[in-house]
Amino acid sequence: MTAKLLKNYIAGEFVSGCREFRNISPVSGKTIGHVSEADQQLVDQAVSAAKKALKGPWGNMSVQQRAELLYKVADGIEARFDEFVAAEMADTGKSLQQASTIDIPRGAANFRVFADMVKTASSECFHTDTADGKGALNYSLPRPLGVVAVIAPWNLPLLLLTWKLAPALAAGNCIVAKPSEETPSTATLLAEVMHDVGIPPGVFNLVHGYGPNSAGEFLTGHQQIDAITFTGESRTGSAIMRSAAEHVKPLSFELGGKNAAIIFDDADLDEAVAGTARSVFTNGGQVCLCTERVYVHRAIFDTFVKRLKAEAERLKISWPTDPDTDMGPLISNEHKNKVLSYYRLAREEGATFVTGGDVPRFDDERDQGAWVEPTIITGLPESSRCIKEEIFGPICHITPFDTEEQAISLANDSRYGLAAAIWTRDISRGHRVAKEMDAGMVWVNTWYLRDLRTPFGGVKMSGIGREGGQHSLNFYAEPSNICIKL
Ligand code: NAD
Ligand code: 6OD
Repeated sequence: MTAKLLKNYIAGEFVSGCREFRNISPVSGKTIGHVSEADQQLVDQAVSAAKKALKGPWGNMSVQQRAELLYKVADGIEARFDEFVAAEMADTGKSLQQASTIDIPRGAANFRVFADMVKTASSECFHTDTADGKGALNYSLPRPLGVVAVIAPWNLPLLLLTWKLAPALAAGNCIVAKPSEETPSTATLLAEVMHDVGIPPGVFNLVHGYGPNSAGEFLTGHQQIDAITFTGESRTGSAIMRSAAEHVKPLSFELGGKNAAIIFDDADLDEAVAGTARSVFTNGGQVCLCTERVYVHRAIFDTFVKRLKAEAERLKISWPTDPDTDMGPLISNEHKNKVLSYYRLAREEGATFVTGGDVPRFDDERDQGAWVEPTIITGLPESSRCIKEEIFGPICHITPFDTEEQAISLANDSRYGLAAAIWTRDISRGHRVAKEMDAGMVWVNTWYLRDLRTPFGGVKMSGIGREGGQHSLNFYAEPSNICIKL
């Protein structure tokens, strides 16, 4: 079977770039396809196409017309739902269950939500007193930023790409997007959908490639782009900030996390254990919101650890296509080696392995893939690198605490501040502790419960700005104030 070559999409056409790179299955380490990498020249063409579309068809459309096209994109994703699910599973190794209930449905939902929002968006209006008594009317007019560079990661490829594309397009911008080199497939399918539903040429452009000295850097350092929206590692965020500095571009950054969960002794233990297991092991721990640090009240510490261990050992680690699979492989063998290096470090530092710590054995092609065991550790000092650094794998460390103040202080002792989870039956305590969390998002008695209108983002090294609902639209459209003397 000849694997398909995934191409770049520029000015409404699928085009080849300078060279090809391999798309590798994390399940087996085998090559499943090839991807055409965009060089500087193709990135230039993509940016020019976007600039042109901005002045032409997209800029001239009414909000209503743009929204109608975005609904069609959502319909188009759903019409090819199974293809999207299969492509996302093949690139990432994530389970059928997750791809079909989270990633792909959200890919479509993102377009609907922002199409709805932009149609009903209002703007500020002030009546201003003047010396002559006649007054003036001030109103703000949202204007698109222009050409937005969208750089997406590999962990929720379609979900996170469309989470940026949908509001950016709804607000009237044109796009050059670069998906992760690990996950080129659903972005390419999305380009086909955009093409088929009649998004005008140049409005959405897709370039494939890596970050440094490749399509990513060519794009973020491009003089002609007007803004950058990026989701990925904090370190990459710093590099992008440097390349954007020369031309002073607006930046929206969703970065890494080292998220804490606090389990109080009055928590509903069934819910807290199940919720924490979900927050540690979903997508193999490769969700920026995943919990890697768990703080448990000493009175229930032993029971909680025992029960979380049972949850971890109950997970079915198997083929992504098996409907009963809970966890597939990690994204790549490179990432597996990184995660295993933390398992090793934990061992060297004297951690107790409650469960896991190794790679599963299958005696088939999966032994060449990126599989690791769900892992729970205890006993490390809070200064350990395993507790300080984002691992981005199916692992958590559990530490006991004695008082509410101590739990808050431990949870906040991080360079990151993306999300936190609090488990307690005392709702006053829930409010009180949530308010103290140095995190952009706090869940009480749940985890990753989403309302797409709410602010999403992190503090400290976890990001700059907020996405979600009006917050996204505020980034992608800057208001001009118009003052009319009456
Ligand atoms: P990454 O930073 O390695 O890569 C993300 C994207 O940036 C990729 O498309 C990559 O090619 C590109 N890139 C890399 N270097 C670049 C450069 N110098 N210039 C321009 N582009 C460059 O991240 P990843 O490994 O794909 O994703 C995992 C990370 O993303 C984790 O740290 C995770 O916490 C974070 N993440 C954060 C959120 C959030 O909402 N806060 C969501 C998902 C993932
Ligand atoms: O659900 C979302 O909207 C979102 N931005 C999730 C991010 C997950 C990080 O990996």
